[in-house]
Amino acid sequence: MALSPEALKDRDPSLAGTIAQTLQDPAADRFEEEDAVFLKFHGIYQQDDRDVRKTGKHWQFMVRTRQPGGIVPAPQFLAYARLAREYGNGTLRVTSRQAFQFHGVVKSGLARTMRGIHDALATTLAACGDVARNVMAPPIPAETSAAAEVRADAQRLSDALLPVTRAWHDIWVEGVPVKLGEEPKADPLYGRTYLPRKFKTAFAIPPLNDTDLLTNCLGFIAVVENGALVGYDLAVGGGLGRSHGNVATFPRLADVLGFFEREHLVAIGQAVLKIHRDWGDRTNRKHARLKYVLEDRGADWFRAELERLTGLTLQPRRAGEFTAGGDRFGWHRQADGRWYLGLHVEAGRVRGALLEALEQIASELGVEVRLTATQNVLLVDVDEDQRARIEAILAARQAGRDPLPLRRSSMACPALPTCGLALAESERWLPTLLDTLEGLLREQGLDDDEISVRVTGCPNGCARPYMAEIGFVGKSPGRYQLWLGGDRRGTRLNSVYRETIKTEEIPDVLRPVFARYAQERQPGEAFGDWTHRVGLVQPFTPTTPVAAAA
Ligand code: SRM
Ligand code: SF4
Repeated sequence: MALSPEALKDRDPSLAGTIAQTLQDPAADRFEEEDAVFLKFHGIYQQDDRDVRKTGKHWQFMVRTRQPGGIVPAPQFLAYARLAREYGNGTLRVTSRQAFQFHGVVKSGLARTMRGIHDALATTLAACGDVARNVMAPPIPAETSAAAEVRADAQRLSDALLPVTRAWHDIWVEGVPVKLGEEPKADPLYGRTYLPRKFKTAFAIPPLNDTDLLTNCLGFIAVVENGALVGYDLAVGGGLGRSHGNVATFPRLADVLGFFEREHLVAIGQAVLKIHRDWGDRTNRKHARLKYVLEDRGADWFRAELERLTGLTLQPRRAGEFTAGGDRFGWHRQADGRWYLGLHVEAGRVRGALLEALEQIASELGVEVRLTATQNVLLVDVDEDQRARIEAILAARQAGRDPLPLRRSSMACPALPTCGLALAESERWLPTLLDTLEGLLREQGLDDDEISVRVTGCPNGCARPYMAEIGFVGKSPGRYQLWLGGDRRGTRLNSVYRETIKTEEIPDVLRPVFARYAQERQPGEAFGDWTHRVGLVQPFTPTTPVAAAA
């Protein structure tokens, strides 16, 4: 029997396992189960194509990059596009955490994909695993210099939270097994057994919550005064993952604990990570996220522990409120006079005409790509005289068209056929679902309504369905749990409206809801806000058992 992740980390804190040896074995099309655990820390998931399971397991790999703040310089984008074609399934998947994923890489192409990512000056180290994941930050080139400072802070913190193991470099760049004698026995920050579970970090600049900050373990809400970034309000203990039928697991929004000055960013970030490291539940991976430390011990305990570890005192909250979330589409002028363009990407899947157009734009004009937390892309720092060329390139390929409001604020996780945990379709079902919902909204004259719709193939919550105004959470093929009532500011969890709904029942269930909304809504009232005002759903709290809410 394979060892538990805790035992494996303890046995081999280098995280190397026998990956290098298996890599050199041309007869092996996959890695042993234990190495598959270590591979996650290298940003790699061992998967099999679930569409063809009847004919056996066809092993393939998902590779996830680390892109703090979603920044992808043009040469890096071009390298990724080439790698996706040569070794992957020809697509690049923008993730809900501003990173890229390659899907469908087979073992013989894995080393070359990884080497290519390294040569593009990027890494996949700690993109997955029980460590601090990709650090999110607002991708929009905003009106003040504070936005650039926040992005620089995100990069600085991301570097400070990286594990130091040489295994990634030795295996994927040098192509050698780890020199065990030289490897430290324990990571200076993480210790020997890393974290009990994944750890997620985001930054946001109010009033825009474009990173869904409160769903993160660690959040930094920028405090900008007179155009200058002075510090952050600290948010801790957000997280969404849950399991069907297990009321001890639930989505939870972060607690905002108070303000600290910018110079203490790394000390605070590392201290929060250490609290997770030392107090997270290592006996039960379903209870191991930082959110349960907050839930079980409370925000006051957490604040005291943080202040003890850092010697700092958190001050009263200073950040402004969040009043909006999501992305901006189309052309917008930057503070420096240049432009950025927001492009919708359906379910984050960059492929075909859009991939080709972005490649041409990156190679001809050197324009930087930014990934958003809602699976879209921005082209930033565009000069006035480049705009027409970009429009021509997109038009020639019929790519980058602005879709209807409902479509552009939708999200879906990959689910089938790649995700081993999927219970139902998600990304592949999204277009059909949106057609249905658009039809229902049209019946009520609500075509122009921007209602956020998010779908996942299981309750883990990868496309953050529990924050959506309408969330579908997969239960089994063709059956979903229906959640209603999130807001567009990312400050309210939604609640279960139907415990199970078959796809063909959606019109009958949602038609009367949309009809009521069309009749009863107040001017400018968003769908999610309306569901709460009229009592269609009750507020979700972490202690409300999900099953009882339906
Ligand atoms: Fe996720 C596991 C995809 C964001 C909660 N997630 C997985 C795996 C790796 C399945 C697995 O463990 O075998 C999925 C790979 C599918 C595939 O084929 O690509 C997967 N998660 C994704 C992505 C690609 C979804 C997307 O639509 O973009 C996102 C990658 C982000 C990144 O770049 O790092 C992704 N996952 C999220 C989010 C949203 C977020 O972080 O903002 C969540 C909910 C927030 C949270 O963490 O609480 C999320 N993923 C999970 C969980 C449940 C964790 C929990 O606490 O219970 C799992 C399962 C697990 O860890 O055991 C999971
Ligand atoms: Fe897979 Fe579930 Fe995450 Fe979707 S939500 S990618 S089905 S783990």
